[in-house]
Amino acid sequence: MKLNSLFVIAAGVAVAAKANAGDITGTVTLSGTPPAAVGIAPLKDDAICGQFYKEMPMTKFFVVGANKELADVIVMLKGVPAKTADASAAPVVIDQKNCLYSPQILAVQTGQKLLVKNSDPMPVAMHNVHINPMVDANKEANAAALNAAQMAGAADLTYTFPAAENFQKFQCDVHKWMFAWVTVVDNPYFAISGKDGKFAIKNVPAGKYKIVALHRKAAPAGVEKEVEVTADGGKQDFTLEIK
Ligand SMILES: [Cu+2]
Repeated sequence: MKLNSLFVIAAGVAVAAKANAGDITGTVTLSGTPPAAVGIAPLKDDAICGQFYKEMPMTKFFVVGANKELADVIVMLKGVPAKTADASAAPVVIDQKNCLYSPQILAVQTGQKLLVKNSDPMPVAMHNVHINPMVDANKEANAAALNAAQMAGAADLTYTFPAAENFQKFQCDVHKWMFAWVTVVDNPYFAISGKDGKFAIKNVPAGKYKIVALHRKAAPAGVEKEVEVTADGGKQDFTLEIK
């Protein structure tokens, strides 16, 4: 009987929480003409990794749609209480595939696991994941794996970061063209825009917030706006300018 009443109370709390929270949605577009993508010649020319590519692999600094929708923009709330991810939170995954990182732009919550996989077969054999935390706490938390070789078929590497920082560089010391950038957010309210430029920050408690859009090239310092969230959610679009 006791369990039953607890269940009823818990269900009631869940409903109440839902009624006072909503999703923040929006679209990010780019204003201006981005520089053309550049061929990654060292990858194409590499005796082993080059075999993955019939055509020249290109940089993906600006992933822009037909109507200037901009992908890879990290949108996050600012000034909200810091919150570390629960231990049970699903990990963020970055793969090493065809001698490139996929994806190349990621965001992870403080305390959330980031798994690095190596999907490349023999004879690529080895990647060497070299991370570059800019914050001491993030360096110390990953001291054993700042620079970690990962053979084909090896277990995933696991990282967690206790402190917020933007665009930490991941690189491979075997393949000099391999880079990814990891942004650590100290709250759960963030998302990354897709190829359609759209993002959705889920289940934000009702209220007024500062919201920031970051793009590694178009807005590395972030563009800040305000958004109001009600039970129906909130909406905020961004236009990032190339200067
Ligand atoms: Cu590599």
